[in-house]
Amino acid sequence: EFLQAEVVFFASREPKSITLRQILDAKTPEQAANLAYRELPIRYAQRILQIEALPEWQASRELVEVHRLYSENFKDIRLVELDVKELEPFTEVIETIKGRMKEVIPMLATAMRNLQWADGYSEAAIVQWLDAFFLSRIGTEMLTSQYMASAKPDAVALRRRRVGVVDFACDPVNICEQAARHARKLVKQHYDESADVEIVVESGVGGKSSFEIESRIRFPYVPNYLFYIMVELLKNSARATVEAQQENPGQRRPIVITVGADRREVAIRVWDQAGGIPFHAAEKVWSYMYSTASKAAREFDEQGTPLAGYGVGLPLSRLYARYLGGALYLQSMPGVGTCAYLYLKRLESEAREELPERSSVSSCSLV
Ligand code: W6P
Repeated sequence: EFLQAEVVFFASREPKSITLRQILDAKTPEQAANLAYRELPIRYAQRILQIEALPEWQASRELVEVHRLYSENFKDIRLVELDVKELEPFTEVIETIKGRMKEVIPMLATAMRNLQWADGYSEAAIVQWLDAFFLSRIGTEMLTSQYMASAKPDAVALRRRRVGVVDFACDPVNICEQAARHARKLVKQHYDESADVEIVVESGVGGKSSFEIESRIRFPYVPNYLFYIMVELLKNSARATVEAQQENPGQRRPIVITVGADRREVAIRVWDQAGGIPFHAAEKVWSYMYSTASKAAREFDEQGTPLAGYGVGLPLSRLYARYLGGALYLQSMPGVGTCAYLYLKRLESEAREELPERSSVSSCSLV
């Protein structure tokens, strides 16, 4: 019918990767609306086809539901008239879309977990499929958030330094300190009040150019992403550290966060001394189906205590890093500890959206 033909047509077009500079420049509701109106139908259409490319997707309740949500998004945005003099109808559509998208990530994670157990799909293929889908989800969320922020500036958005969800003078050391406080609170909640981890935040300012001896590192970025990534890394390091401390008390095991930067990059290293990740488990860290936590911690977590950090936390963190051109790596030192390296682009002209590979729309072999 009409809708399916439109979906196929829009899915065949190229989404445009936007830079942080373009996101910051789209300050007026008219500009943000134009960006969203051009990009969203293409991106939703490609996700619809990405689901349809899965054999037997209709047998999964969650996949059918996500397919329906994306189809409604597509239809709503195609049917609304974009009139820059009267944006209220467009605003309503974007608001509806934002409400619809809330459960997409847990639903897809569940769907793929079931698929894997049921049909023996390869884990690497599933990680790829979900990475593509969620990366796109981060981008469309950015577009709708920036539009809403420009259309309905609230108290937070009006605060200085902010354009929508972007802080153009984001202070990474400050965010690391906030994340460290939050992680220590989670440890006390999850274990008990006596459990504690030491977390040190240091920033490297030892360079020779004027850029590198500045007193505080600042760069345009989405503070929410950075906080999410740091809390996720620290949850993992902290849990492993507490467990190592319980096994072998008396040994000091501080977690050290180091923030460094030059003109073009910001880098953050999180170093724990909790014994490392066994080599055979290294790839599982990036899977959406496994936990690095013990079974007991996991069961505890399923009741709503947010320490175990298993499931989508680490793979999503890597996607947030990649979304604007960055990267996240983990290196284990067996028997000693684990080092996480986060790299972020510092220049708004170089911080460019990474988009899912085109093949994600058509490839259907998951084995
Ligand atoms: C560990 C296991 C882990 C996962 C992710 C990040 C840090 C760490 N440390 O021992």
